[in-house]
Amino acid sequence: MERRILHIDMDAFYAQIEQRDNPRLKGKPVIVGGKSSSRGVVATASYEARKFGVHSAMPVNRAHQLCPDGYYVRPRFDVYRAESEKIMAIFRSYTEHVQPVAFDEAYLDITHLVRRDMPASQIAAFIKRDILEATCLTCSAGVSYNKFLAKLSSGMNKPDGLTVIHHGNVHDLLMSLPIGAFPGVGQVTEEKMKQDGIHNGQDLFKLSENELIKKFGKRGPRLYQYARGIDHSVVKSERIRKSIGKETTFEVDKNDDEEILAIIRQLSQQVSDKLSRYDLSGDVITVKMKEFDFRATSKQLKLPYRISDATDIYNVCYDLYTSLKNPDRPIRLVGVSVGNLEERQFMNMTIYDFI
Ligand code: TTP
Ligand code: MG
Repeated sequence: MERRILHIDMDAFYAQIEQRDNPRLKGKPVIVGGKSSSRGVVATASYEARKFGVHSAMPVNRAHQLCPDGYYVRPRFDVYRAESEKIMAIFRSYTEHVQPVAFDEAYLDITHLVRRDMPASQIAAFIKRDILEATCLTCSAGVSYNKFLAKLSSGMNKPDGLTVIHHGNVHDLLMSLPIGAFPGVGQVTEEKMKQDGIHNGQDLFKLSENELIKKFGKRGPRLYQYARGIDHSVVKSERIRKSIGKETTFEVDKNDDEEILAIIRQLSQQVSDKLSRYDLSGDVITVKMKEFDFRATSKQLKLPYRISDATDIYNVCYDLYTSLKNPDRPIRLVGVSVGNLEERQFMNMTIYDFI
């Protein structure tokens, strides 16, 4: 079944909290950041302040020039953190498949909650309602069939938006999307692309996968997919996986090294595919076997660096297998795993603190 993914992002998060807690600030240009005398930068600006051109990461001095009558407020990180926890708890009351990406932002996989009489957009509306009731804050929700499109849609109708990208509108949307709005296209790449005549999704769409690989290397295949609205990455909930492994049990016991190594190569590829879907890499590689009489053996190597590439995994497994395999004892099962995985730490991250 096609997935249903939500991306929810609070509107002008810190500034909205300040406006909520101080009614004098309602409807006013509010800038959360350091004092103008310090070398602080703007953490965020209310939508009223954004009209003056003020935005996150701008030096506060510059904000003062653009918006001299703005209300400049020192951040209260404890309050923001407490609101964030309430919001994340609401997400988790719907599904365990929650991937926070910042204090005010998360992906939810709600595929299993959707029914004929309960479309994903309705669930998104319920979550927006719950957040508003619990915190008096608005957010914007994006609904689609993958993470890339869900994130894109949540940003389309801020503030208090609820936007759905579906198969009927995805193509037009992507074709007119400025190239800088595609994930992974930072300022440097954006400039390079524009010099190459790639200004929007349509220009990207015209390029073949090979041309994109030639121009942008490893990022080529992803760009090719994004231009087509494809994104297979999964919503990673915080339960950190200890290892990712694949194994095969043979129909007939095997003793031929070449044959077994070919299988190990396939398993390495499968493990690598899964690692990259979760954006993980690990430094403990294990090969395990079960011999014909069910005796289990395994051998592990801890590398000084993390790997996720199929060939890298296979090369380590090759050595492990050769030192582990007893030529006189056929095996009935072989498995490959990569452990001690590293994943982005979501909830423990430090809040943006430029001040
Ligand atoms: P964002 O979601 O990027 O911004 P926002 O919620 O303020 O506004 P929007 O409606 O466009 O989503 O970031 C969330 C909070 O993180 C933001 O309120 C303040 C903080 N932050 C910083 O401190 N510095 C930064 O550079 C950014 C981008 C955010
Ligand atoms: Mg936000």
